[in-house]
Amino acid sequence: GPAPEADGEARAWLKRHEATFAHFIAGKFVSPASGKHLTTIEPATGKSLAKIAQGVAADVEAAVTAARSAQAPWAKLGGHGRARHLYALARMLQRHARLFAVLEAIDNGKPIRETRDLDVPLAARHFLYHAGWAQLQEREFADHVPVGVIGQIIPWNFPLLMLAWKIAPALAAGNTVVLKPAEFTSLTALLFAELAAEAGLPPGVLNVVTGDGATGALLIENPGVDKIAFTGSTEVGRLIRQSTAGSGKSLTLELGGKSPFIVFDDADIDGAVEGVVDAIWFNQGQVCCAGSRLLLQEGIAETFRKRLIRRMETLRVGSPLDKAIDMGAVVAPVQLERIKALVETGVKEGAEKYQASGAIPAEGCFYPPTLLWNVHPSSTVAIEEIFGPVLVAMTFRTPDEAVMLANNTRYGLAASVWSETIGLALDIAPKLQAGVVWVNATNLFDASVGFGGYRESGFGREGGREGLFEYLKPKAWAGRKARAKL
Ligand code: TXE
Repeated sequence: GPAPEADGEARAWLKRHEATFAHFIAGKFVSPASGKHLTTIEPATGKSLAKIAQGVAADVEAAVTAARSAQAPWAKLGGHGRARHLYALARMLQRHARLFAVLEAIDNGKPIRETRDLDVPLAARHFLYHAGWAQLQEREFADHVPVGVIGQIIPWNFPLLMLAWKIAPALAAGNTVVLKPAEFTSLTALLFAELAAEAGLPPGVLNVVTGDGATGALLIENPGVDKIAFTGSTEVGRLIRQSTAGSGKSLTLELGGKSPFIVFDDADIDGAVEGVVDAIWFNQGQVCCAGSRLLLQEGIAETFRKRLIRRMETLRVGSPLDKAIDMGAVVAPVQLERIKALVETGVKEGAEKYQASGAIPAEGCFYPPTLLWNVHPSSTVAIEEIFGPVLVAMTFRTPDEAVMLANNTRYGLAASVWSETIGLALDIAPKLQAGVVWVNATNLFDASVGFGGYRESGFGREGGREGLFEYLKPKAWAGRKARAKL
């Protein structure tokens, strides 16, 4: 196979910082007030990788203060002024694409092929798209004002891409940001902040405070924050909703999912099998909109099972820096244990388990592609988000039954429908309670299309016009003519 991607530049960056990181506040690295650090591991080896600062109240306060004093000048720059900076951030990502791709693969465990071809280019695309919006300020949102200082908390499954989804619209609209990356994967956010400052982003416009959930909670409670944007677990989303109630802070939440992947008897089976591979084994299944519930019409269920298992056998699990692998490591031992426990529960509850027989590395957080067959719709694995490379499958007879099964969830992020009868697909799609429905496709994203959930998958959208307006407040102006002194 091809040689592994060279990781020299990323390792050199880590070494330059002695693998110990401070917060990034007001344009520079600032040592944590507590002096305390958390150790992060490299998922593919299980060995320690870096130390990140554990943010305490004083760090959060310093970052919010920096964001506050930067906000008025940033808004005053105007749409064209801010667009210049957003274009510069996109170019910065493109120029350092390799470094970002390798560092993300090392820190998160995801395949270099994905970071190189998806995470980094899509992040750059997000800045380009929002630079366009900033330039339209006078035309399109002159009757709106920025929300102010935004606290953003992001998860570990797409560390750099979620950073882009969060900060690009916020900055385009004239806000400033305090970002709290996930404790497992803070490195690309720190690299981004460092290089953004070098690219001329004014100090205080983007601040990064690292730490665990306790640091996130401090950001949420800080009275200087005007809005919270969160992506993560439904449980923490619920806590945030409670703790911001009555505070005057606005809130958007992008939470979990258990998205249905529905295949009808007349579907292109090989196409749908490839779709499943993308839906559940992309990013080791750690995707909020992963097609994690396979609903098969009875007539093709057996054929589909056989072809899917044959395809699973060809998936290669290995080092994230190996360009030939299909799946890397899951993010952390705690997530690996969670996945294992849920699969055991699934088997106890009566599912048949299939796992690819290919070797997986002995060290590190690896888990094989897994199919749980004959899963009962009310069993734990059919209901709970597994957030790993585990697909659960069940069958249905009629289109109505497919819709009922698909909607039998507290979530509503995405859905995928496979049929060669366009009339059937178009009849089903509107009945599915999900923020996005893909037809004969899965995992299609674009910066210009708002992404977000229904029901317990959260509210608010990221991307598109609707995503931009999450970061703006309408402002009506009215008055009488001033009496001029003649
Ligand atoms: O998520 P958390 P975890 C789901 C997925 C996964 C499970 C657990 O099912 O298996 O959640 O993952 C910060 N106040 N998703 O525990 O805790 C935290 O530091 C403020 C789905 O890692 O929600 C991190 O930055 N912030 C999901 C971020 O929240 C808090 C992506 C997400 O971590 C906090 C991630 C608190 N009280 C997990 N507690 C998706 N929808 O994409 C934690 N955080």
